[in-house]
Parts: sequence; structure tokens; C-alpha cells
Amino acid sequence: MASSNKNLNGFFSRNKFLGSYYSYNEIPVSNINRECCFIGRSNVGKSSLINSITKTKKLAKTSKTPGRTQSINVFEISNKINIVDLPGYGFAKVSKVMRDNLKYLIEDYIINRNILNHIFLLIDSKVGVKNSDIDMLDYINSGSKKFSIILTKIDKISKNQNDYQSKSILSLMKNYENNFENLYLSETKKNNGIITIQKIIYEMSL
Ligand SMILES: Nc1nc2c(ncn2[C@@H]2O[C@H](COP(=O)(O)OP(=O)(O)OP(=O)(O)O)[C@@H](O)[C@H]2O)c(=O)[nH]1
Ligand SMILES: [Mg+2]
Repeated sequence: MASSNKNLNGFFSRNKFLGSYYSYNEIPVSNINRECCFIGRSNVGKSSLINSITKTKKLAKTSKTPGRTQSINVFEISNKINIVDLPGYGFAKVSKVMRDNLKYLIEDYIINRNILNHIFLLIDSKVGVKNSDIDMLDYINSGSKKFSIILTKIDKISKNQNDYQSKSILSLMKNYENNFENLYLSETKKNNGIITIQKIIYEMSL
């Protein structure tokens, strides 16, 4: 039903910002029992991607300056599934205390949020996988939650570079076989790859 593009856009544009929280246990209980989240290094494009998926320009706050999102932001979609925007990790220009606090907030949320059923870990296609991503992948892999990778900003690289990144990520994922599900590509200028991600999230909501 909702798999036609028009219906998918309708499903995602029926959204509501629930709130910003500084710990997973501050999120109010609701009748929604499915959730997916977007994590990744600062500036990778998490908030922009959420706006593209939900067809709502300023739902999640974006910025050219890394470190924009600093709390757990919960968006309810069609009263069926939450999409969660998380702060970025690995941003060098904040204090170590701040970095550690944000890392703790993200990890604590991932491991303890019991309605969380899928993690989208975003990698900037031009930057590739960094040590901070490996740390996060190892952390996710130590738990039982499933994750997918989204290669973002593919408009910034050539088709060849894109194929290279995809192959090297798929090869790295052999280390994370138990938890890794899929690789997706996206860009938010012309919305390439967005419908595929919408479909996946829609299916999770059923
Ligand atoms: N070229 C291009 N730029 C993008 C794309 N997606 C996001 N950006 C830009 O990347 C920058 C960061 O985007 P955000 O969505 O704020 O990134 P974020 O991951 O939420 O960042 P933090 O909240 O700081 O962790 C902004 O200047 C966006 O316009 C894309 O697909 N292509
Ligand atoms: Mg953000």
C-alpha cells in the first residue's frame, strides 16, 4: 500500500517532533514500540538525511558547523515508528569531557533503548571509515542490535570512487556479520537513494 512513492511521502510527512533528551531514560513512554536511529561522525549528514526522508525541511536541525546535534531528538512518524537523530561522534574541536559525554549518551542509548530495532550508521562517502567509526562498529557488534550502513553525500564523489567505497565497506563488514544487514547510498540534494531508505523504515513500522 504505502510502497508507492506518493504514499511513502504521505507516511513520512505525518511526523511530529517529540522532544530532545539528554538520556534515553528521559524519553517519555508512548504507544509506539518501534524505533530506528541515525548515528555517525559529526557533519556526516544525519539530520539532513532525516529531513529528506520525512520530506520536512527543518524537522531536524542541520548545520555547516560540526557538532550541531547534541541530544537525543525523537521524531514520531505516522504514530507507528520513531526516527531518532543523535549527536555526532569523533568531532575533534570540542573538549575531551564533552566528547566523552556525547559518546556515553550515544552508547547508553544504543544498548539500553529496548524499542530500538535498527541502527543506521552513516559514513561520509568522501571521508570514508575513520577510527571513531570502527570504535562505534565494535561497540554495536558487542550488543545484539542490527545495523545498516548509509554512505552519504554521494553527489560529492565520482561513480568509481563510489564503487570503491562500497566495496571496501562491504569487505570490512565481514568482521561484523552477526549484526550488519545492508549498505545504502544517499544524497540529499537530488534525493538519490531516499526512497529505498524510506521503504526499509516503512517495512520496520509494520
Ligand atoms: N553535498 C552534500 N552535502 C550534504 C549532504 N547531506 C548533508 N550535507 C551537508 O553536510 C553538512 C552537515 O549536515 P548535517 O545534516 O547537519 O550533519 P549531522 O551529521 O547532523 O551533523 P551533527 O549534528 O553536527 O553531528 C551540512 O552543511 C549539509 O548541507 C549531501 O547529501 N550532499
Ligand atoms: Mg545533526
